Amino acid sequence: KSNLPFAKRAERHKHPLVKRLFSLAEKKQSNVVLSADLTTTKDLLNFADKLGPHIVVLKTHIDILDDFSQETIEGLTRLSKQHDFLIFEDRKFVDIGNTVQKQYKGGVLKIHDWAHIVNCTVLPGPGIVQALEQTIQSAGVADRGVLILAEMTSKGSLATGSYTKASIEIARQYPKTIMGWVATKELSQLAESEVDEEDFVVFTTGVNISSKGDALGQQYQTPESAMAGGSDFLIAGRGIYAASDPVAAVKEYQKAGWDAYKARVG
Ligand code: UP6
Repeated sequence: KSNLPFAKRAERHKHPLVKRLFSLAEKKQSNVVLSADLTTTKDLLNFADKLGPHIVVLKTHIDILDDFSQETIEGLTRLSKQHDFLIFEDRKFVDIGNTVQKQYKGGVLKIHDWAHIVNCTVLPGPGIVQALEQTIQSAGVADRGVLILAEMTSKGSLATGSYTKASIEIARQYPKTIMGWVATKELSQLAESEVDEEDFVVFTTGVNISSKGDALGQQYQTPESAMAGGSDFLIAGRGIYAASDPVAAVKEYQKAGWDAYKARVG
């Protein structure tokens, strides 16, 4: 896990989007990613507007919206600029490269157009990252990046062991595109690195202050345990948007995450 302050990591990093992410975190004093799993454009944009000042990234599942339209994307893009947060479409791509390129760039959703960050699994092998990298490079937009889904928080997850290790190894093959991974903890140590300096960002889902899990196998940890395990950014959904006072809740997650970050970097 990195004990360097985000500002230092921003300075040293070669990936333009990672630089921006670290700088944003430092500026907003937040390492909270809101998992905005709302199902109408109105709710999604309302939460993005109210909670936007306290988060660094807004994570979407754009395919769960009942009323997806161009307005959804225009609204998200406007709020991302207004409140200065990045957009992460939690698409979890998992297919052959040729298909994934079409899913990323085209279709109704045109994810590459508006999402700064997307994620993928390495179940299909390294070709999936190669495909996403090709799409990003040929579009010539600098602020795009990919996270590898290296672990999952659901009970009985098979994203463990050699799958997780391969995630780290594949991440290292694509430093221009891969920002880091989604995992419950820091994982760099799982595989030997050939470079002296690397700095992959760890995003952690399944963060909740008041619950241990749900009825469908979700398993939570607290902001403190995630940060102690080497996480950099905390992804929280229902813990924030389903709270009786979501603004108070996001501030609580922001403080818990930032205090734990401060304690780590000293
Ligand atoms: N997510 C997980 N676990 C994973 C990967 N992704 O929970 O291993 C995603 C879910 C959801 C969010 O798809 O969008 O993170 C968690 O939401 P919650 O905080 O409301 O449980």
